[in-house]
Amino acid sequence: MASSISSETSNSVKPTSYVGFDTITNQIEHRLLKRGFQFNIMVVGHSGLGKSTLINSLFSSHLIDSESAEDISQLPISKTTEIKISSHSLIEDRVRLNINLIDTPGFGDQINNNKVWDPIVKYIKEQHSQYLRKELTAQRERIIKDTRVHAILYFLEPSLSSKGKGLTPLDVATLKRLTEVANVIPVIGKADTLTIDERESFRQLLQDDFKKHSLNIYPYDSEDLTEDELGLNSSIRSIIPFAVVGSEKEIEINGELVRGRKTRWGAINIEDINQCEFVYLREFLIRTHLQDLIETTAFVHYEKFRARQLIALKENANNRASTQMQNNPMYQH
Ligand SMILES: Nc1nc2c(ncn2[C@@H]2O[C@H](COP(=O)(O)OP(=O)(O)O)[C@@H](O)[C@H]2O)c(=O)[nH]1
Ligand SMILES: [Mg+2]
Repeated sequence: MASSISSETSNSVKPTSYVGFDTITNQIEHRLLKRGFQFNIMVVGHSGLGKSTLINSLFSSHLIDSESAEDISQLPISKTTEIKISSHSLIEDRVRLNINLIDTPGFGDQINNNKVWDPIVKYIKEQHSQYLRKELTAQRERIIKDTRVHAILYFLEPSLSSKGKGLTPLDVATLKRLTEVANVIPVIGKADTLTIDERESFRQLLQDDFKKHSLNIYPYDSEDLTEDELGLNSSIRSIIPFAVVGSEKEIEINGELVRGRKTRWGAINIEDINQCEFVYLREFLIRTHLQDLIETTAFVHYEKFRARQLIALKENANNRASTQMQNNPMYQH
């Protein structure tokens, strides 16, 4: 650290009068605010684990507050049979956040449960490929519309720890494929069906399985993170998979209207951090890791795709050139 400061001071020049480039941060902020941010989030997992419900709960209370959004919580949730995208815009202070919620069909809904990840991986790669095509056109757009998937919430079945089961072979195979192409955040769906103790032992079991199968679960540590950021990541990692509960309805608890589920045994307020980790998940996605999810998608996942495609293009071109040379009588002895 000390060496970098001393080298800076030895090479830097202090202007004798005010130049004004210290306003660059305001200029950047102004531009970013004008443009807004795009965040694309996808849910994946077995059918019936509450994926559609959760993705609609994630921002619904905020969407209702925003002017133009329709109250999606009032729409009935039907079984998802194809990849479905809904777009929303949230405005907070002066910041606009455009969100695409990407809902996918549950495993088990298809006739063939083999390679359930195929349509999902294909969708993710298609978005990368579209982005690359736009980047490579001669008249590049200044701002390319970003449809790349920035986060995948992978739903795990809330199975009782007494069964002693963690990840199923299907989970492992799917997680392997998905973590290669996107930021994957596992969650335990319908966590209200487990007691707090059961959630903890199930989580432990799952965390051990992530390690055992060397699954590259988001968030990733990298050299350019500060001590604080590394600390935050490790505390996040200790509660992954988040045990979440979703609800498409508002219920009344103690005279207050809250987003929750009511059963014969009682009511659960999904926004209460003592009852489930829904709020932690939302804070993690939006408050602490939004920019990192977007950047990691661009600089890690998309970059890997881009490099591969460009190398393949070059090899194709070289092969074509060499066959042309072989066929050209000028080059034949
Ligand atoms: N107990 C409980 N039920 C839920 C939860 N989330 C959704 N459900 C219910 O489970 C059923 C399937 O939910 P859905 O969101 O369609 O699951 P998907 O197939 O994964 O999209 C519906 O009847 C929901 O009301 C939850 O967190 N806890
Ligand atoms: Mg669904």
